[in-house]
Parts: sequence; C-alpha cells; structure tokens
Amino acid sequence: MFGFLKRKKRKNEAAEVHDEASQDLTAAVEAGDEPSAPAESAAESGQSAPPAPEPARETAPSNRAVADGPSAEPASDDDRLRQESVAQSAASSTTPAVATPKPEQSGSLFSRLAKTRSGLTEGLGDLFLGKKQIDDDLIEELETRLIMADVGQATTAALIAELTDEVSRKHVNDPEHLFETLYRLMVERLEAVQPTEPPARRQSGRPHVMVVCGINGGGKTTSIGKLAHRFKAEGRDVTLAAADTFRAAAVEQLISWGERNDVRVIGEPGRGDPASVAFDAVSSAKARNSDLLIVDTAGRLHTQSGLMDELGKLIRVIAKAEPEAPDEVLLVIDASIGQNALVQARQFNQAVTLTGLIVTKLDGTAKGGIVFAIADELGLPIHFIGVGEKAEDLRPFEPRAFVDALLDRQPD
Ligand SMILES: Nc1nc2c(ncn2[C@@H]2O[C@H](COP(=O)(O)OP(=O)(O)OP(=O)(O)O)[C@@H](O)[C@H]2O)c(=O)[nH]1
Ligand SMILES: [Mg+2]
Repeated sequence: MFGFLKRKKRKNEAAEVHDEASQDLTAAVEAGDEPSAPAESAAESGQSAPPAPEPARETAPSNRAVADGPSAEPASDDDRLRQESVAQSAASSTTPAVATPKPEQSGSLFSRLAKTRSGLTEGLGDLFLGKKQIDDDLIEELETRLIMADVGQATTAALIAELTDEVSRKHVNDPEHLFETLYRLMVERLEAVQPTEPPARRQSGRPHVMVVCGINGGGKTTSIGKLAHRFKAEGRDVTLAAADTFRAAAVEQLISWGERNDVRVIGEPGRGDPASVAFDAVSSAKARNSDLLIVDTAGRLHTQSGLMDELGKLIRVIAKAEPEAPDEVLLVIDASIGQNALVQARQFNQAVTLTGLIVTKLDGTAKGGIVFAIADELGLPIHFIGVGEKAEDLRPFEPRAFVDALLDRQPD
C-alpha cells in the first residue's frame, strides 16, 4: 500500500543526519579516561567485615552553604584520574544548556514538557490535521520526525511497521485514526515495561534500598533530593547515603538537600571509600528501622571500566550489610543527550543490572523520544521523570499522561 522503498531511502537520509549528531555525542563521551580498578575491600574479598575505616557519622543539620565549585585537591593518583575524567566529561559534554524554569510556569506535566513536546511534535498536529487521507508522504514525514525526536531507528521502524499494518488491515484512510493508533502504540510500549508495584515499597522488616548511578551531571543528587522530599512528605522515614566520596561538594550538596527536607544523611566530606559509606548507611538505616535508604554515587562514564567496577563493588558491599539489598539500582539519564542515553543505559545495565531509570531534564530541550527507545530496546521501566530543578519537580512516570503531553493530545 505504501512506497516502502522510497520511504526507506528517505529514512536513511534522515538517519544519516541523526547519526552524525549521535556519533559526535558518543565520541565526546567515549573520550573518557579508564583509570585502574580500585583496590578490593575486605567485604569484596569475601569477608563479612565491612571496609569501614571510619565510623559512620550522621550529619548534624547546619546552615552550611552548598559548595558548587570543585572540591579540594585530589589526595591520590586515583583521585586525580577521576577529577580529570570529570573535567573531561564536562568539557566534552555537548548537552545543550537547560533553560532555567520560569517562575510563571504552571506545574502541570503538559506545561513542563512544552519544549520537549515541541522537539517531538512541532507541527505534528498540523501534519495530521492538514491531511485528508493517509498517504506515503504522511508516513514518511512521521517516520522522519520520530527518528529526529530520538525515538531511535529500531523503535521507529517497529512503530511505522505496526502503523502501516493497521492501516492496510483495517482499510483506514483517516489521518486522525493514524494519530490515535500512534498514540496507542507509544503508550503500549511504555506500559509493557512499567512495574506493577508502587515505587520504593516498604520491605518487611528492613529498609528499601535504592542505589542511584549515572554519568556526571545527569541529575543524580538532585533527583535523590527530590525523592527524599517526596517520600518524606508521604510520612516515610528516609535515610540518604553520600557515597559520592570523590568530591566534597557532592557530599555537601546531598547534605543540603537533607537539611531542607529534614532527612538525615550518612557520610561526610573526606570519607574515602564509597562502598564503606554505603555499608555504614545500610547498617544505620536498619538500626533506625528506616523505610527507605537512597544511595548517591559519583558520576562516571560508562566507558570507564575501573569506575564501573567500583560501582559493582559498592552494590556487592551493600549486599554484605543486607543480603536482599539493593532493591533497586536506578540509572539517571539526562534526556537532552538523546540517543547516547541508550548507549549509556545499555552499558550500565551490563555492568550492574539496572532495575529502572530516572529520566531528567525533560523540561529542557530534550526531545523525549529516547524513553521509547529505552523501553523498547532494553525493557527497562522509567520510574520517575525530572521536569525542573526544584524539590517538587520529579514526577512518577505515567505513560498515558506522558504521551498525551508529548503528542499534545487531549486525555481520554
Ligand atoms: N532543568 C532541570 N535541571 C535539572 C534536572 N535535574 C537536575 N538538574 C540540574 O542538573 C545539574 C546537575 O545535577 P546534579 O544532581 O548535581 O547531577 P549529578 O548527576 O549528581 O552530578 P555529579 O554528582 O557531578 O555526577 C544541576 O544544576 C541540577 O539542578 C531536571 O529535571 N531539570
Ligand atoms: Mg551528584
């Protein structure tokens, strides 16, 4: 029914443009260093004693300001390598600047996704509305827009194949029907991988333990602060672990979120071993009978095998403190890096077996299509989305509401 060959040619042209952008991003990220693996801890080598050279200290609330500059001089070669990798990552980042949310923005998901929506659906309404019937041009244009919106080649191809199949099977010729079918297929893809349990459910007799990981600057610490705010407001006892021990400023940042939300933070600037902080935090959260422990980790590139090993070690040490933990390992993905997010998710998932994602900066210039590629290709659920920098700017991910907002569609 449709000119598949002609479309394929157009698709390849569109994909080439897109690939160039993706390759630039990937090359920039892959320029990262690969420091050697950290020394094995006692717990790592099979002993049950934690590698905790220092006693855990619960951070006393204070009026300390959050240091946002670089931390003190690195103490060791390892630290220097890491600091270089952070600097490289920052320098090579092609992530577009995220606009500061305007105070007049309303809090609805629809308004928060305004820029993202325009990236995906600029003119999409016109595309469907302006057409009286479904033809090759309409399908081709739709396909190009999905690819350009970071939906990814494989997922776009699958969506287009299902759409054309539906059109030919049901003999429909109404563009509105095509739009509704696209909506349904997008929602189904996201719903297929969503968890059935509510996030961070209470475990029987022990805290629910979440580890949050991702590359530098993706929004890990901010998302943890927002999660603390959310769960605290629900009346849960929350503990945070400052296991990004590399930068003093990172610990201070988490402490500041803790103070603002009246949530305690385990860890302090100067602690050397992230696994040791995590171990102490699990022990402390268990002793206090916390409902939830959220562990912040240092940013790392998925290409840095030494730092990825260190993350694996942190997770194994947590399991020494609580055999059932961690319950979740969440990857924070900055949606504005586009297709490179898929590469990151795939490699983090290989290294540490992720349970899900938090997708941040969807209030910015991100195109949003990446969530479909991640759901489709990796089968990972998205638990929360970040739509701003404030404490309340984290939303549980709801496929229908998300696709409604993205496609500028009236909810049913
Ligand atoms: N607009 C917007 N900004 C965000 C969002 N999430 C995080 N940010 C901002 O992104 C920047 C980096 O956030 P962090 O939470 O420090 O990122 P991180 O992953 O902890 O970074 P490292 O600890 O350096 O690896 C901060 O300026 C945050 O305010 C979001 O959903 N929307
Ligand atoms: Mg951080």
